[in-house]
Amino acid sequence: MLHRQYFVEQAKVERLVARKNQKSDFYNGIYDRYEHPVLTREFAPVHWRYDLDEEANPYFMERLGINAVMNSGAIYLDGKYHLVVRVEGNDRKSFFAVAESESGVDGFRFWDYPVQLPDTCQGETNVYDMRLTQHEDGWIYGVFCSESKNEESSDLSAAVAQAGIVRTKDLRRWERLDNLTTLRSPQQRNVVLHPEFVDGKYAFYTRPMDGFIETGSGGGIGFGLCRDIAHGVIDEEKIISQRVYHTLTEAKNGAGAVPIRGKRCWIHISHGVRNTAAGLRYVLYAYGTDLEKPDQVVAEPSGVFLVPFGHERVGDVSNVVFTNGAIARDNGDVYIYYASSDTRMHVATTTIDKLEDYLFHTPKDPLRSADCVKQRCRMIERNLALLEGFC
Ligand code: M1P
Repeated sequence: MLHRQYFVEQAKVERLVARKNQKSDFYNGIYDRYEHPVLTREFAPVHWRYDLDEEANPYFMERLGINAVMNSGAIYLDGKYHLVVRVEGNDRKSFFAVAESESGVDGFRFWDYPVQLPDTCQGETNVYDMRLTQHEDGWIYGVFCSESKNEESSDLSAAVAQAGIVRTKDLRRWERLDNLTTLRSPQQRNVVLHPEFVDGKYAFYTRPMDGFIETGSGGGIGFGLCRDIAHGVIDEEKIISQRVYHTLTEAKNGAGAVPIRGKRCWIHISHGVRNTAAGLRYVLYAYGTDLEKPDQVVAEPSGVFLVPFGHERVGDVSNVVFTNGAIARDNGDVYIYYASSDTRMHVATTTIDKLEDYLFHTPKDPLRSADCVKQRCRMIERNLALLEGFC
């Protein structure tokens, strides 16, 4: 016999999965936002959280709760939108789980079991934020943060972040490869594999860091090549998207979704972090790199691309939006999956044409108030002349 509360809880999950998601009335011409998140912790299957055996669990208590679902890799596979979600248990440990949907904006349902990665990395305590790359070599790679305790430090919370690598063909069977070694950077997080070979090698976007939280001397988002992905070693990391004083990347930045091949450039949607009296604020920004030489920036629009709005601003780590997955369909439609406040997942939809228009026609940041106001006044002047012609 199943406890009657099981059916109540299961019905709640089914209602969420069946809920239609409409575009919200938000407008900026760049992308559409949606009324509801695409995934929250309430979407987690009841059988992940409760022991359904009435004898073992007479009060039908939640035994292994889920705290958050966030930071998901994304891929379109076998006619469906798949997210490899970072699921955080009540025990603070994250794991990966696949959720799939027919529409990409609603109806996401978790598979029965979470992903069970090969446990080959001694000391690894936590795994999170997988980027999924459909590589031209035929494999789907997952690059994620592999976190271990820093045994060399007397500080209990000191940790070491490395880039773990797995590969699969179907999101079900996963092969673990060596963690990526970056010879000149002691720590790495937010590492992304480029989908194509560059100069015959595997190309990674990196984020050199001196410590676990602070990037320190790491100047921004790096780019490096390696020959053998099974035993990946990167010697040189060239900084391609720099942290800049008094911009949204001042404190740090990091590669986000796997770059999308556009008509004019590779489209990158990354995160930038600045410090405020209320703590760190994470926003998304975008830039474009050359189609032949993806380490060369060709479009760098000013300012934020997407920021936390309304209820998105509040959660476990408030004032954060973060992306590590986007899907570009063959017809040019783009689905950008982003998490808000390390708590839940959302989608924003747009097209490659709109993203490239945004990248190439949004003016660059002049970096000083005086020049920014001049830049704005030039547009106002043109607009007022245009409006005058209408009256
Ligand atoms: O809490 C916000 C984000 O913090 C980290 O990002 P970064 O390495 O750029 O500071 C990540 O741990 C990410 O998971 C998290 O969402």
